[in-house]
Amino acid sequence: MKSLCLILVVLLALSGSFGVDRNNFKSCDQSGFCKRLRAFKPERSQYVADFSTQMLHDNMFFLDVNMVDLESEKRTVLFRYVLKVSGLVDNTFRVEMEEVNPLYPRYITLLALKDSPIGDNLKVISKKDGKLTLANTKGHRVVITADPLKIEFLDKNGEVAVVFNENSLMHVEPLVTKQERTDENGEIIPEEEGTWGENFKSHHDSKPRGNEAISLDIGFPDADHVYGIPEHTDKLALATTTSGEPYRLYNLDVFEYELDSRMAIYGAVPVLYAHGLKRTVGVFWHNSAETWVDVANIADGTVVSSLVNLVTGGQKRRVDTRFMSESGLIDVFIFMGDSPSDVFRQYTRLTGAAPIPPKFSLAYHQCRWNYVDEADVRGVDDNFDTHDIPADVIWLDIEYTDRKKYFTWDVEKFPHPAQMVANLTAKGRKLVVIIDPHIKREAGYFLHEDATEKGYYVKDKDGKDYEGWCWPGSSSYLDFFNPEATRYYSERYKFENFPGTNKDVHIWNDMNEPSVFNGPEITMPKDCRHWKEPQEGVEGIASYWEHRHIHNEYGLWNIRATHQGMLDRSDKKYRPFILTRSAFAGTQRYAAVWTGDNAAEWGFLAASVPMCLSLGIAGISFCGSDVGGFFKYPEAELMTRWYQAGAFQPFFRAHSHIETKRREPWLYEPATTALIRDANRRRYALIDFWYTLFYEHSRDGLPVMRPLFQEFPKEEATFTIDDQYLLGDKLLVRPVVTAAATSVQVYFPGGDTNTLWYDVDSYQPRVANGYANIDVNIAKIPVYQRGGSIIPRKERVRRSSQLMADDPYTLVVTLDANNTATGSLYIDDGETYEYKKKKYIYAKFSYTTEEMTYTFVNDKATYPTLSWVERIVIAGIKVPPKTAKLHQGDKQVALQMTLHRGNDVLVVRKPAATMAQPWKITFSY
Ligand code: NBV
Repeated sequence: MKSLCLILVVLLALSGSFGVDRNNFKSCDQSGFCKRLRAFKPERSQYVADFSTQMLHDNMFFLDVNMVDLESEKRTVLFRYVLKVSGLVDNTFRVEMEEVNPLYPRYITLLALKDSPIGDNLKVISKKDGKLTLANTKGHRVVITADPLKIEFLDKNGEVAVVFNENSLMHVEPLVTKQERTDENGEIIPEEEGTWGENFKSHHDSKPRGNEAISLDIGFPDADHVYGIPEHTDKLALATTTSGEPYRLYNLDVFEYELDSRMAIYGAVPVLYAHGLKRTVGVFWHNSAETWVDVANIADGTVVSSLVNLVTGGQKRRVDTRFMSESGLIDVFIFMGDSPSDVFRQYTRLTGAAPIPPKFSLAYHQCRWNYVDEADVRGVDDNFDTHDIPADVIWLDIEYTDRKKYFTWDVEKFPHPAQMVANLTAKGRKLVVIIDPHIKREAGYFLHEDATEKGYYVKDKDGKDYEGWCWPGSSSYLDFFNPEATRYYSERYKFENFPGTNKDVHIWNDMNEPSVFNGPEITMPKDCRHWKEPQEGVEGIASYWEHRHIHNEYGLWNIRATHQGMLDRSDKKYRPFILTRSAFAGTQRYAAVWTGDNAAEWGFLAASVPMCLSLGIAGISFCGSDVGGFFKYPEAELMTRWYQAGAFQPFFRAHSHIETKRREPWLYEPATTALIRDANRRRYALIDFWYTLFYEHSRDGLPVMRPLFQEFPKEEATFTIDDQYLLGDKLLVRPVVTAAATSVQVYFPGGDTNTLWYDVDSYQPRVANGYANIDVNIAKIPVYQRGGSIIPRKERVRRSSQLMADDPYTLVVTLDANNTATGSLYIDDGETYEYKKKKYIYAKFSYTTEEMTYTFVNDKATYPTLSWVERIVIAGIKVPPKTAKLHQGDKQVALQMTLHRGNDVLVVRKPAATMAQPWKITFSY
């Protein structure tokens, strides 16, 4: 019998009324702390610094801050806090504020940071007129004003770039015990409603610690726009929220999520950047609890709120923000930039970059809920070959399991999983299977029995195993905070524990917000309990974390355990690929992220670009959307455009809902199948370019898919463009995301430097001059290669990327105005960690009119690639050379060349240089 929920889902899907049921999710007013904090608008901040307590230790500066009663004559101290300012490397500061002797420790997010941040020298340089100034070694300053407390971060020119508490919205709700309080007449003061319990629909949150929320206003003078805080379906540049809902960060499974919304969905990454003509800065709000963020952009002209008070009067450019979290500490990293690339790097320096993914994962993935049995998988696999469409991965959704018991197979439908995998790997293909975090509560199911017996489940508010409802029916959830539970879970991925799997089977962790069908807002109750290291004498509420403290991080604990398991299963030999739906700061270290259950509508196709751009600048470069749309059925034109867009997004996977009509590429008219084939082949031709981009990301932490303002930070028109983007700094992509398009507006950036953009289909160069109208037919994907770049291509497209590993390269050189170009290439075995032992090639290409070179950046590293150069296409040649000669080792060979187009595209034919060694081609005129 199918679960009740599946029936509900199906009924809803069939009912035709598409769209989110907002009643299931809280508005700010329904979220106690958001309502409380938004109503808190003091005229003056109660927080006052006591400079007499100042202390500097290494690169950390400490100071007492008192919350005073402004009404009382003597300004009675109500609560005491310690403020800590740290100077960190790479133009970064950290500010923490904690109560002195709190009743219980507050949760500090444990997994977001990759390592402990590295300190940079900080010193006190002045203290006068109620202000204290700190400086780091790079010329940035922190100016602390004592009364009321204000913290300003000054750029190298001494101008305020970021300011805390200028609008008096700093607040830390003190932890108190529940006891009756009386007034001076002995009358009981009634507790504010909601302090010790809150209701939402039929759910009660017991709030055993009472109110513990925090708030801080953060202003960005001179900023034109702020960006970040994914995951939302809104634009890349964040909108003013003062007359509506704030942006919400709370990982939720939102059924049929809506577009253009600030509602929370699956991911929550609390990093925000501010950019303007003067500088780029950023803040990382290090907190995993439910968070709301208000934005007020002065330039919007609609800002009428306490968020921006008189202090900003007269400024034309400025964005004010305010972060509000239900619990945790005020703990903020400040990135002083000063360019977009600087702040993006400063963030990934803290939270990590994605490691080099296994190469296949950058190729095309074919998914559906569900490929129903082994014959179905075989058929899909074979059809890719029949129709000559490259594909690397087939995916299995929840129906492959024995009635939603993960790590098992439905033995009727999948009796020979190992053979099924072998059929795929014979063609260089892989399998990905889903493993959700809910565990079926069924007697006899080993996972449930072990977890129950050993106490590995998350507990409810009374300390019993928490039971929720999900795909398998009654379910419980592993508590990854318990190291034993994590170890146990990781071991489930061992090949012997998960028969039928091998190194070519990779993992999809879905529903890990976590999704709980009968929970408040379809997730776990906030008063559920997580494991905490036992400490002598510590009991009661201090002996566990509440789910409220860690909610946004739960999925990260889940994928981290999966990642460990996948490393261990092959003795750390092979790189795992994991796809996760829930995301938090740091997720990129373990998994790729997709944007969840979208729909086959043009709006969702368009939204895939800003959504992935926003995740990308928040560290999560490996992003994609369900190609074709998950709900509903894409007609041919939409499907074509989606493949064309997906082929140029980092994670490229088609997926569909179980109740929709099948839509594999060959099920459309042959003309559409041909267009899909063409899109996939374009992806495969660029597979080594993608791989190089991800290698470079692993080193420099910069987004793979970049907003235009990252590369053109002084060009104002780029600040709000989010329907086109750059891949690395070389390809400009403007997917067609509207129906019946015959032309699209493309913005060509770099006018001030005479940047050239070459159409990748025609090699026709275009001098950057802002917007241009570009004609598009159904086959056209507007993609442009930047003048001055060199891109490696593999043009003998085969069934899978693995089969192309040794294929030759075509190098496409597009010249800049000075007739030069550069590029790079990364090569390794594509699947192991041998690159850590210097078994890789990272090479640079350089072209001038005299010569073209291929040199190894790290000449101690090498890889015995069999690939060679088949062709070099040089576009934008003004004076063609008469001769070309290859030099490699002792070899010198004269090369053949032909001129094409209006004699400005030169093709050097078959240089046949091996890519395992450096080479040089010299030109004479
Ligand atoms: O496992 C089924 C689906 C999956 O196909 C989809 O990609 C996930 O986002 N899953 C959600 C469960 C529920 C879908 C309504």
